[in-house]
Amino acid sequence: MGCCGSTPAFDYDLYLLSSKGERSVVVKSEGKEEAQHQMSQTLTISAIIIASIFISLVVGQTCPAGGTNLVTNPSFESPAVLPGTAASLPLDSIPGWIALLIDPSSCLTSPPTLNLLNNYNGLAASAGNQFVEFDVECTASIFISNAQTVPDTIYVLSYDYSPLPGVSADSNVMKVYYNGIQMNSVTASGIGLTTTNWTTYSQLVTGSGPDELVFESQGKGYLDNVMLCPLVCDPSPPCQILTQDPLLGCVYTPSSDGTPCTSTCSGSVCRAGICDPCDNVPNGKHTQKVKICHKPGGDKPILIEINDHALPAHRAHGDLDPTIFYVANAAGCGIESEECPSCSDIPPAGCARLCVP
Ligand SMILES: [Ca+2]
Repeated sequence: MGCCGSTPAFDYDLYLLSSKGERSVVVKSEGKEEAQHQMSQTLTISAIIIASIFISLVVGQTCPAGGTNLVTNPSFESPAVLPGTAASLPLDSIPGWIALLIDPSSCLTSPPTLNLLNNYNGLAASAGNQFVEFDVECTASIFISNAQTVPDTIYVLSYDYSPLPGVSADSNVMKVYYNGIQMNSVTASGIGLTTTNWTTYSQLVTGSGPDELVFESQGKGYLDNVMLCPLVCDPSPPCQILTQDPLLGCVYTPSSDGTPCTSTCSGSVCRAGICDPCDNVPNGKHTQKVKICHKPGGDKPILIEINDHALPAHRAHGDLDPTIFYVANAAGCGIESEECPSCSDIPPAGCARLCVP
């Protein structure tokens, strides 16, 4: 066992033999038989399956919005099961996942197994070809994945769940835990279904690295396509509020006049589309210079340069931003934005007068 240097990987041969409802599972490693189990199954497998399996534990699948999915073997495509079949495997068969029973004592007479399906009996996967089945008694009802997240980074956790066809909603329930905290409890009815009916669930979690992700069945169901993807957003631009949404990603929406720009930009407000400089400048010092039309008492404003932190005070006593006086027009007035015309100025011929009394 083990073959590839620092890359954790192993290979083995898996045989599933069916005979009148009974299956034999023989697991071989490096050509030497390790275990043989006889078990009764309700599932029908009519084919002899001989699968030579190479398993890689490499993490690195790309997330839909970029970044790397931190879940190993997120779509349960390893180990490979022959198309159109279902396999009952030992609990440690799926790389990257720990499979457990809710009640091991219910399984004293038979080795516990997990069910891995590949488009079995017309049941389609939500991603790729394979998915796992939750069950009760001697088949796995808990699947655990550990992911190396970056502390304090926001991640989108998503997963696909389908009810078992023909089973009512109260027996199709799955709970989701992240670092021991219940994040969700999903359920769906399989009554009337003849195949899988997948629903994708998405929610935000905060990394603390390493993190434990647990899917625990309270009955039956199928799980596939588990993703834990970073959601890294650019800082919110002025006058916009950043919302991190599990479905939409980084969402920037304009803030209303007079409301705080962002939670990280305390004290700033947006007025007429212009954001007062934020207080979160480096070292707490305001170094940015801005221009404003200062009205010392007469009708003619004067363009002056001030520190950004003084802008709210200047506006409060009637000074005006240069840009609100002017717009260029089709006549090509060549209006400069950084001027301060008063209403008594005569605009050039063909140009609209723009001023604030
Ligand atoms: Ca899959």
